[in-house]
Amino acid sequence: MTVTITAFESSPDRGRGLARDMPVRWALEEVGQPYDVRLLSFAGMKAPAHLARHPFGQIPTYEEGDLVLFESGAIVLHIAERHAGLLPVDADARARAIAWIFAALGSVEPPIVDRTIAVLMEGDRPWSEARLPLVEDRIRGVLDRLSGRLGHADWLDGAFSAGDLLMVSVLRRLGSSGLLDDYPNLAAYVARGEARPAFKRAFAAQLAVFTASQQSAPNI
Ligand SMILES: N[C@@H](CCC(=O)N[C@@H](CS)C(=O)NCC(=O)O)C(=O)O
Repeated sequence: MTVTITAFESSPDRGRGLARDMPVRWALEEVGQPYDVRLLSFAGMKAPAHLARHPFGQIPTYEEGDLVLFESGAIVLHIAERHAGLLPVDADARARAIAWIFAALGSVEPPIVDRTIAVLMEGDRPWSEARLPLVEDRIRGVLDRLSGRLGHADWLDGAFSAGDLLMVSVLRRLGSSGLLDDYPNLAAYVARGEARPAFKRAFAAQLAVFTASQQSAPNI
C-alpha cells in the first residue's frame, strides 16, 4: 500500500535534516518501505485539509490507505510494528525498545527543544542570557545519565532499534551547540546512526527538497 508523508516545502533548517519528517523517512528506509512525500508551505500546514490530518497543523503526518497518523514517535512506532527490523521479536526486549522511544521524546527531547527556543526565539529577551545556562544544565543532566547508560555499547539495548533511531534523531538537534563534546560515547553513537545506509538515504531525500526549493527560488 502506498505510504505518503508530509514535510516542509522549504526547510527552515536549510537541509540539515532536523525537521521531524527525518526520523519518519529514516524508519521507512530502514524497513525498505517506499513512500511519497507531500510538501507543505507554512500556510498549507494550517489549511483545513492538513488540519484534518494533523490537529496542530504540523509535519510530519503519515497516510497509508484509510490510516492517517500524526506525531513522529507514533509514526515511527507504527512503522516498526508493521515491518521487521526496528523492534526486537522478544516481548521484553520489544517493550524496552519502546521505552527508549518514549525516553527519547519524553525525557531527552524537551530540554533540547527548550534550548532551541531559548536561542532562536528568546535570545533578545533581557532574561535570556541568565536563563540559557539553566537550560543547558538541564540538558547536561540528561546527557550525563544517558551517556552512563550507553557506556561502550553500540546501541541502547542490544541491536539497533526504533528507540535508537529516535534517540539519535533527538541528539542530532544539539548540532553545533558543543554540548555533545563532553560525551564522546554519545557523539560516537550519533555518528553511528548517521553512518547507517538508511539514514543516508533519508538525509539525501530531505536535502534534495531543500536544494530544489533553492533552485526554484527567485534570484533577488
Ligand atoms: N511532537 C511532534 C512535533 C511536530 C513539530 O514540531 N513539527 C514541526 C516541524 S519539526 C512543525 O511542523 N513546525 C511548524 C509549526 O508548528 O507550525 C512530532 O514529533 O511530530
